[in-house]
Amino acid sequence: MNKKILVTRSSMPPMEEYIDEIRDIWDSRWMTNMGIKHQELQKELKEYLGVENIDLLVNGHMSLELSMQALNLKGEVITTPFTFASTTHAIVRNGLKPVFCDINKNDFTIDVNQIEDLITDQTCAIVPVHVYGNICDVEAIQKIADKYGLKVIYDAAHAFGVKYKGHGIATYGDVSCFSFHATKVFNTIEGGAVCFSDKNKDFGLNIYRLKNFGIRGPEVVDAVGANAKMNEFCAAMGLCNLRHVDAEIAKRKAVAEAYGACLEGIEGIQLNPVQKYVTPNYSYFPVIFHEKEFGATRNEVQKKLEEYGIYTRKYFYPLTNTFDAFHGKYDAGKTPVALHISKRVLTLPLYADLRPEEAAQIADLVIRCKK
Ligand code: T4K
Repeated sequence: MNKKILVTRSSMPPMEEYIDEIRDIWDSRWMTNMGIKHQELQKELKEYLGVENIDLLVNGHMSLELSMQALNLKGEVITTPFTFASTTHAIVRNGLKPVFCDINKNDFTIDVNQIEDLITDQTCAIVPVHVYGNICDVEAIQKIADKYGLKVIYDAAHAFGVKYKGHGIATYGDVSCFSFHATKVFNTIEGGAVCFSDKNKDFGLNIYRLKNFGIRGPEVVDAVGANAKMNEFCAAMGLCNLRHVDAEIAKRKAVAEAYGACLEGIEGIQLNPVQKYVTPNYSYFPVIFHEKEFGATRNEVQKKLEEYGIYTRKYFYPLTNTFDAFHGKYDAGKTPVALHISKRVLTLPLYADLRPEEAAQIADLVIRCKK
């Protein structure tokens, strides 16, 4: 292949559409602090995602971090290490202790059968990750949370638009946090959203003031907040991208199907599962290379593809519980499945503008690595 293909490529609206959308910002001179675009996007996303409440933030990370602060969590939080740095960092930066639960080997989400064993009298919440847009066992998690009085905050960074049994995925748990980063299925350049149910009194008010320095009113600052507001240019990008997102997801589906048609059934290759009752968003295309059966390791496949200008990523390696930042505080041996998968996973390029023929060519190169 003679062009460079990266793991993803941002979706962008036609330039004229964006220029039209931002034109009135020059009239109003209102560029941030919950302006008209922010309010419009919030309203449209509320409807698109089918949620009770939503607040827009500067990125997915601050959505997680401030949600935990808004719930006033203290103590231990059960989560998984097979994720982006953000999930674990949000917990630690809140002064909370992450307790790592293993993942299940089929869809890489939290292994619900192991959660109860990790609960102590210090546990305050579960932070599961809908990794790659794969949906956690939301029903089992809610049962456990109800039994022990725990909050559930989903890291839904990858799960924009995903539905379970016809319901928007952010209708489960206490809170769900989306990322609208440039690399995501739906982007606002940088951005994020906190979706929440009505069951936690004052949560909405708390998140709104925490994203604006803790300011409650002109003369009242009653929380130590951050600055995490989505600005008007980002919201305008969101308004444009939202008009195209269904078409973009359909294109991603065609790419994922092209990969699937070539790679399904190849010995030593494990593909992302099709989950029951789930309407997916095709956000990532992870492949697990079981080297004994495949004959080549994940690293060998990655290197070979690079020779052809194809840049894959090891999402998510290393596990967050092995990060240097934690100086050996956690034991990845306690999450053996996550460790096993993280050493074998490679996410192949997937984005709306990748042509299915290109995906088939990439898959062909992958197959040629087999020994
Ligand atoms: N929770 C989870 C589970 C997450 O995966 C993430 C973010 C978060 C929370 C936090 O959400 P945010 O605070 O980020 O909203 C990327 C993204 O930066 C990050 O948002 C994402 N997860 C993570 C999985 O991927 P990197 O370090 O791999 O990004 P980078 O710059 O290497 O870009 C990857 C590829 O994307 C490039 O090779 C080309 C393409 N790209 C990148 C940029 C920046 C574009 O096409 N356009 C662009 O503007 O982290």
